[in-house]
Amino acid sequence: MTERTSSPPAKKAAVIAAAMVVLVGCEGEEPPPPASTPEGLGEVTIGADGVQEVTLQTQDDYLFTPATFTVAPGPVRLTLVNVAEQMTHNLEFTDDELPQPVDAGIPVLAPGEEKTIEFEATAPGDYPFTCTFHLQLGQVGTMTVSG
Ligand SMILES: [Cu+2]
Repeated sequence: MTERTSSPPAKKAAVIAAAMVVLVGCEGEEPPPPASTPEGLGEVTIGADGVQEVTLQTQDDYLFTPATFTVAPGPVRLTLVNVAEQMTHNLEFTDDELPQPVDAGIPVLAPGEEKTIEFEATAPGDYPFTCTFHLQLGQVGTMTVSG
């Protein structure tokens, strides 16, 4: 009694061909780095609910980007994005210099965080704001409400 094992015919060619499907041509698929600069900084747009919106940025320095912007009288939705890797910032309106009180602020914004506040600004004029952590280093800005 003789046993014999024989290999089945190799199907290597097909296997290799399948493994060699090459994935190319996928352009623009690199995700942006986290906390990248938002689009349209300082540009005032109108949200779906009719509220005007604006985005500012802070980073590893003592600046608001941009430091000034202008809105129409009415409700404002302000977003601050902190793209810094190291620095914590905040945004507080300078109470005693405002045409009217603003009942909103961002007390703390850690690196990589963003926060949005909403408030009403109907009185025309300049509304100074600061990062209270870096006020001595000149981190100030101004929101203007047009007349
Ligand atoms: Cu700051």
